[in-house]
Amino acid sequence: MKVSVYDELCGNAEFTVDELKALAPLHLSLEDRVQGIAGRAFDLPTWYGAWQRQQGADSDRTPTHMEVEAVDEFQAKIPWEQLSQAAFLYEQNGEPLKKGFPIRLYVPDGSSECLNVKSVVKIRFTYQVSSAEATYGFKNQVSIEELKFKK
Ligand SMILES: Nc1nc2c(c(=O)[nH]1)N[C@H]1C(S)=C(S)[C@@H](COP(=O)(O)O)O[C@H]1N2
Ligand SMILES: [Mo]
Repeated sequence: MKVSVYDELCGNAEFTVDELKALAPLHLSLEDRVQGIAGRAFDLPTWYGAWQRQQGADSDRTPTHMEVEAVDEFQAKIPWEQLSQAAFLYEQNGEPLKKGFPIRLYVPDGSSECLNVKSVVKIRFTYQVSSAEATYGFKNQVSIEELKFKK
């Protein structure tokens, strides 16, 4: 399964989990950042820096948000300030993830545990003027009222 990564200024790329891992400068035991969650993870901010260097991008540029989307269309949009300790879990007990494959985001400094998105397959780095707060939920959510209305 491929993970697609998009940067508003640098464009698109597709990665396998092995390719994501190979680019990551900092690997860690997730327990060091998230109590009670064992497994191997790579640090997000330094991964982003490595990808930008590979693209020949301006090194001191930082996004305002990261948006992730999962296999089940669950998605989250997270301000960069909440991502300093963020990591992608890729392995537990020496094996690919059973829950959250291919990779799972953890945001230890995030405003909600709901931001720990499982089965991430799309990652977007955006640069926005307004500093929107963290949001999460399913794509194309339709309320009961709208369903009644559409019928
Ligand atoms: N792909 C995906 N990730 C998800 C969700 C989801 O529905 N789909 N739920 C989120 C919410 S609302 C919470 S509270 C946590 C729950 O994590 P857990 O299953 O490890 O307890 O996962 C988050 N990650
Ligand atoms: Mo949640």
